[in-house]
Amino acid sequence: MAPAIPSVQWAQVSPKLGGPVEYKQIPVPKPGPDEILVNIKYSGVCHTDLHAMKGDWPLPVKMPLVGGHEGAGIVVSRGTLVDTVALGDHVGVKWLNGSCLACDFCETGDEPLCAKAILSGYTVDGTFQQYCVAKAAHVSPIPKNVSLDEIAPVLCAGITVYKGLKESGAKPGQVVAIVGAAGGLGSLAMQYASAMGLRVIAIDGGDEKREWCKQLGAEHYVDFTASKDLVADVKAVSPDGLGPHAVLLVAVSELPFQQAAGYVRSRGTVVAIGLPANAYLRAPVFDTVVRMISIKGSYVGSRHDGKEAIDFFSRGLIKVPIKVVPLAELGNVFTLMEEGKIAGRYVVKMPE
Ligand code: 8ID
Ligand code: ZN
Ligand code: ZN
Repeated sequence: MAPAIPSVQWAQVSPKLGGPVEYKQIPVPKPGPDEILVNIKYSGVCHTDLHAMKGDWPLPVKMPLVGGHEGAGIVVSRGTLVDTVALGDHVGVKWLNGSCLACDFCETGDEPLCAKAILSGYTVDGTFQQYCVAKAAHVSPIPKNVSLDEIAPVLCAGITVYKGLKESGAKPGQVVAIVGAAGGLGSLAMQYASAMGLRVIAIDGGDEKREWCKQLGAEHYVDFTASKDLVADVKAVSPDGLGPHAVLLVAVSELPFQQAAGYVRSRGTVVAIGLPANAYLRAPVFDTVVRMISIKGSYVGSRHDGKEAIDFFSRGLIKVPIKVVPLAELGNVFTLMEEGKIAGRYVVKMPE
């Protein structure tokens, strides 16, 4: 028999913009007709959760807020209209909690662009709680042989970088520079890139992160804290000196967004993914034109991208060590993240 669903649960709540988060008991929410209730076991901690708590972006955020959008867990109840997900199924709750399913974007597999999208841990409560509500149509199925702690970071970071690599148009054998490579998204990006047959130049700061990037498959590492001419240094390590075919920007500072057009190869593509507050992209018009550079944004992924990204993981192609801590310690993770001290991803474990 399925365990009874309690009426209260442990959660991390941001009471107001700016934080800090409070670890406390709150009521267990009830799913609507097209929703399910997921007993979250693990949730990854994305830098987006920190942006949400701080109110960094020009997009209103719910307060008080239960953040989190890399939630892996088990379905424990479902609304009257739900027949695509069964009790006991393992599912992932992602940033895109729901969308209208009827607009042009939803119809064409671009549901993150839906004007009616609702966002886990941002416009609706997310996965830093033991029981989370999600739209049944949008949760990602997780095969039962996949461990719920290791898959958690794939649910945002993995899907997002996998989508970004596809958007870059880079082909097997070509070179991609990953900027912010040692972070949560960057670490997964190095692994997805390798699995997709791409060669990786990692860009991040410090020797600890150098080691980390080398272990995760980077052929070259450029230390932005030590480089005197980043553009020249990145070109110098690209195989023929002409620069990487694609650049994935997953850093959380503005400067790299203003440097990338300088070292991307002619005909290459710069993909902006990181979302530093109040930042602008910059590129000289002349070079962009005569070197035929493409500059584009990439935002999470569709349900289908999610399935593909999880499939790469289930086949054993993606191995990024995670650091697991109890949900109660989320505040410490945010502090380390703010200080840029995290290599890879922290995952919070829900209390039993
Ligand atoms: O759909 C999307 N576009 C999407 C999805 C998920 C996350 C966007 N994001 C955004 C987050 O909101 C955040 O702004 O991607 C960004 C990266 O998230 P993350 O990977 O979770 O952050 P992190 O783990 O803190 O890693 C950031 C890394 O950037 C490095 C840091 O050292 C760190 O390793 N970095 C910085 I800050 N400045 C750098 C620089 N100038 C840099 N690396 C290279 N050059
Ligand atoms: Zn995220
Ligand atoms: Zn829609």
